[in-house]
Amino acid sequence: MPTTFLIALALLTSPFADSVVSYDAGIGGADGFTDPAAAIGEPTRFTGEGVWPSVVSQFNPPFMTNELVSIGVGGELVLSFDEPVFDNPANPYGIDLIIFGNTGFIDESWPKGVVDGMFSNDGGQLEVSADGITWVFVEGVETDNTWPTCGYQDSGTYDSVPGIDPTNFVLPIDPRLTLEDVSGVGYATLREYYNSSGGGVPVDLASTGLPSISFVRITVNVGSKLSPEIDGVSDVAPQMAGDVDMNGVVDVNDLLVAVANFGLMPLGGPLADFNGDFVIDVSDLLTIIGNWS
Ligand SMILES: [Ca+2]
Ligand SMILES: [Ca+2]
Ligand SMILES: [Ca+2]
Ligand SMILES: [Ca+2]
Repeated sequence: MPTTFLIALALLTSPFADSVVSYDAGIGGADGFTDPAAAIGEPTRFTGEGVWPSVVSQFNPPFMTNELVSIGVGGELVLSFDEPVFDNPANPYGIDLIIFGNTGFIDESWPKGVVDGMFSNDGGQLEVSADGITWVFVEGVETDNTWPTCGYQDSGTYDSVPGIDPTNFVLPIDPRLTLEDVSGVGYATLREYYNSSGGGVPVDLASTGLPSISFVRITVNVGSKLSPEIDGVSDVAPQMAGDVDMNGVVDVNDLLVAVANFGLMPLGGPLADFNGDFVIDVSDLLTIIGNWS
């Protein structure tokens, strides 16, 4: 396909789940959060309009009934994408799908934003499917968990007006990052770990054996005591080979960043590892040089 056509297609298509296939609220979910369409489209950047307007940050999750859908015990939510989501090694960290919930960090130093554990991390299990008929369980994923959503790169923790610089909802958090890494950490450092990502639960489809999926099913075990809330699901955008700073051009800036970070890739990037070994070395430099714009 000609490049111009592909670019036009990319502009027209949404990277977020497009349709609700089915929804069963289950038992004991959050009151009023029963509109499954709340999980369609872009996750929430700004919440609380008319109540307590505030940016969505790691310390201030979305909380409106039109933003989230709750899944109670025994319930399930099935969403579909218009275009398939690929298990693509060219995606940052090999992550393919991101699930956004309403998890937040407890602020031990309100309103400065210092991480002291989590709240609203309510679990939920994930299955995926290529055809909506045959489902594959995704091991090790809790759908409403780390990492809390952040809507803007230039906002404070609880700003009452939207930021100017939105985060990237199709860039996952570094899957090596743990809750322990951010415990006691302040907002500025947290931002560095997030890079420009908007957070969410990172999912690698590799373990499913499916080359691509078009359907996502989130379920809550009958034995569960928690009800997850879902804000949205996104399809991760692939990284262009050699483009460390992801500005669409491979040039000397990408090379300099890679050289300056030679060795084990720092948590959160820069994204200068192009063969998925989390080490920035000569092979990655060659990828940069070999893809020079
Ligand atoms: Ca993958
Ligand atoms: Ca939403
Ligand atoms: Ca670049
Ligand atoms: Ca590498």
